[in-house]
Formats: sequence, structure tokens, C-alpha cells
Amino acid sequence: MDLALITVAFVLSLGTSSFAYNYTFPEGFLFGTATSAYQVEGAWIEGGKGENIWDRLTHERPDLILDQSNGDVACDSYHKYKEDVAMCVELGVQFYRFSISWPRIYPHGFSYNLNKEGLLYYSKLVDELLANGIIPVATIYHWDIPQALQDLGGWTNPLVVNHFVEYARVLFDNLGDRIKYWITINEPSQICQEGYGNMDKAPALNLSGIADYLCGHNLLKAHAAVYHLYNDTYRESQNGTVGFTINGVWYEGNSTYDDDAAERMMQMYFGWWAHPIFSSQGDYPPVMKTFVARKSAAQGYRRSRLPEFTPEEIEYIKGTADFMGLNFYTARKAKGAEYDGLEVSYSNDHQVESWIDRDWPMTIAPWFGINPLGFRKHLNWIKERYNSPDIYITENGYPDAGEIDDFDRIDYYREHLKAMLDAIYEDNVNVRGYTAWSLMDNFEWMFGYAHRFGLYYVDLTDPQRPRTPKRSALYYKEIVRTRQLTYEKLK
Ligand code: GBH
Repeated sequence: MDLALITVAFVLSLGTSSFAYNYTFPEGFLFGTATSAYQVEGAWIEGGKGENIWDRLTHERPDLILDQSNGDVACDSYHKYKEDVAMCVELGVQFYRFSISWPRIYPHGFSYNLNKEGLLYYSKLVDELLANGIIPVATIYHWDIPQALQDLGGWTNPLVVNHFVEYARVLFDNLGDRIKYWITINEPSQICQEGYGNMDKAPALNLSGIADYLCGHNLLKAHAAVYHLYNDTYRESQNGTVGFTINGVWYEGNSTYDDDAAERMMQMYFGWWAHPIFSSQGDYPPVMKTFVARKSAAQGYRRSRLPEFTPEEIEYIKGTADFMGLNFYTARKAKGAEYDGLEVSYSNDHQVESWIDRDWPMTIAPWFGINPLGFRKHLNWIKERYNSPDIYITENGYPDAGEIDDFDRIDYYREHLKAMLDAIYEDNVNVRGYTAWSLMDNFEWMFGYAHRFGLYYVDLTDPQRPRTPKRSALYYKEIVRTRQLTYEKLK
């Protein structure tokens, strides 16, 4: 063998360690794609729907939205849901994750005036999916609480638990014969921290260190109550599965000292939600209780701003998920930080400073640097702390300005799917399914239509809202078809 050949053989053998499983997805692994109601449906005041907090925010404060847009029409999926299902068929995915708009079902959130027309819409969507052999995966709450409930404090009002239960009950009653995968709530951190703690989401209350914790407390109880409702009343006859979806950000320190801060941040960002539901002890993470209590005391509060669960509530919430939904997009570096002791805020409570590493490629979104290895590490972190739960990746995706030839998105998907397969095969993490966010370009909250995550391009200037597959749609379709990661660079 000459040197060149030896070199080639060496390089190939280096490659084989990570090629060991040949990039094939496990048997039974499910592929899907996702959207959420407010982001795609439009028809904001049609079909008997009530006003939600995003209608209110976008109409009253368009200045808070990057392009001053709103979801009044969005992708018009309320009228074009058959096209959406046809796109899922074209992609060949096994499931479609959509969300149900609470004020389409109960326009004011109270359970006295059920809007049959709203129910009918979801019933038709589900039937269309099933007729095409696609599993419906329904998120019960993806950020669009009725404005009437918000006027009473929204998630900070303990009575929200009852309203949420009645809303879920009507869904189980009317759709549970056909929907077997439920996600109670999408991303509690975004709801409570970004919506109540700051102004990154509706209702933009900006009451950090107080309203965020109250929101979280009721939200966890509401989730648990819906899980118990399903268990006690529907599971036997409907035989479905109920999960809870948390957004994961992989926080990583640079040194052993910073690792403490990074772990604390993981606990106070992800553990805030995962610990009460998925840990064997239940309740908020000990470090979170300690840090919020200590800071509260220093500020003169008679008790911690983080509400306490009773022992009964801890037991009631613990174990209330058949699977963990993980949304993963990005990672951050972290180190311990001192803030002004008197400022009442979540960041002053956790005492961690975090940033995007300069070495990671950036996306169009200011919050989003790319770090696929962080995905693998996050999956391992979950496995170790929560006794290896069944995990579904309920979102993962990449934003740009709307390229059709979206090679960077393809790179993103490939690298994250590879990181996930490494976690499955090399680290034995229980990942059961993967969801590409998003089926199509849609209303990206505060970023309006300026940041687009779609596999399909949507022309939002055309009243018909035509959809066009991007390169990434063809790429994803190929992966789903072959059940293997196409690893050649496509550029
Ligand atoms: C998901 O949230 C949502 O579930 C989905 O609806 C959304 O379309 C998708 O991500 C893409 O963003 O920089 O201060 O403006 C992901 C969670 C969203 C959390 C962006 C951080 C940035 C806040 N992340 N957010 S800011």
C-alpha cells in the first residue's frame, strides 16, 4: 500500500466509529412536522372564535412585532387545511403536530358557550389526516389563551386550572376517539417567563420574579389536572398518550466553576418544569427553591416569591406525563454572575449570565446560534436526571428570511438529526420521534413573518397564500422515505 492509500484507509476508519449505525433510524421511530394554531390558522374573528392574547397584543401593540404584522390571516390554514395535509402526504411523514385554539372552542374561556363550529374545524382536520394515514398529534395549549381569561389574570389566576380542565374535557370528549397523541402545553418557559416575566411574548406583562412564578405554578397544576382527567376518565376507552413539551436550551460552562452556574441554569430553565413532572422526587428543583428563597429574603419578602407546592400537590404533579416533548433549537455559554441584590427578577434569582459563543454559526434570529452537539448533550442530561424518559423531539428547525434554496436549513437538519442519532445509538437515549418545525413559513411571534422556519415557502403577499416546497422539504422527504440520514454535503 502506498502512503496515499494508507491515508485514505485511515481517514475512512476514523469515520467508521460514528458511521457504525449507518445513520439508519430505529424501527418504529416516527417522523413528523408541526405548526401551531395562531401561527397558521388566520380567520381570527371567523367561525365563532373569541379573541386571544395574541390578537390583542398584535392589534394594540404592532410596534412590538418586528414587521408590525399579525396572525389575522397568517397562512389561512383555517380554510386551507386540506392543502396542509396534502403537504404532509407529500413529505411522507407519519404524524402532523398542530395545536388547538382555545378561544375557537370556548370563545371566552368559560365552559358555558361551546363553539361547535370551532370543534368541527378540528374534527375535519383530524379526519383529513386520518384519511391520509397521518397520525394527528394535538397540542392543547400553544400560547393563545382567551383574552377574557387574561383579563382575570390568565395563568396567574388559580382558577385557570378549572377552565383548562373543562377545555381539555371537551377535546377528549369530541376528538379523543381519533386523537391518540396529546401534548397538554407547549413550552411553559416561553409562556411564563417570556409572556409574564418579560415582553418577548403575549401578554407581555414584564413582571419578572413574580408573575412568571405564579404563572408556572398554576400551569403545572393545570397540566397535571388534565393528565389526571385523561387517566381517570378517558384512558381506558381511548387508549391514548399524554405528554408535556419543554423548550430546551443547552447551557454550558467553560470551567468547573462555571459548570455549577450552567447546571443551575439548566435546573432553573428546564428543571423548573421537568423536575416537578419527571423527577422521582417531584417538586421544583432544590437549587431553584434555594436561590429564589434566598434572594427573596434578602429583598425583605416574608416568604419566597416562588410559590410552594403542598406535599399532596407534589405527588399529584409527579409522573403526569407518558412522554417528554423536547423542543430544541439552540445552546448558550453560561457563567455565574452577581446582580443587584434588590432587583426583583428571574435573572437576579438564578444569578447566571449567558451568551452565544462567537464560534457558533449564527442564524437570522438574534437568539439563535447553532450548536448540534449541544442537542446530544441536552438529551443525555435529560436521560441522566429523569430516569431516561421516552422523548419525542416535538420541534427542531432553522430560521432564515425565506430562501427556497435553503441549503443552510438542510445543514441544520442533517447535523441535528446526526446528533440525535448519536444520542440514540451511542448514548442510549430513548428518543421515539422527531418533528421538523415547521411545515410551512408562519407567524413567528415577535418576529412576525421576517423569520421563517418552513419546509414550505408561503407567499404572504398573495391572498391565496400559495405554498411551495423548499429544498429542505425534498431533503426531509428523502430522509423519511429512506429512514436514513443522507450525509453527503448537498451544496
Ligand atoms: C418555539 O419556541 C415555539 O414553540 C414555536 O412556536 C416557534 O415558532 C419556534 O420555537 C421558533 O422560534 O430573543 O428575546 O426574542 C422556541 C423558544 C423562541 C425561546 C425564541 C427564545 C427568543 C426570545 N424560543 N425566544 S427573544
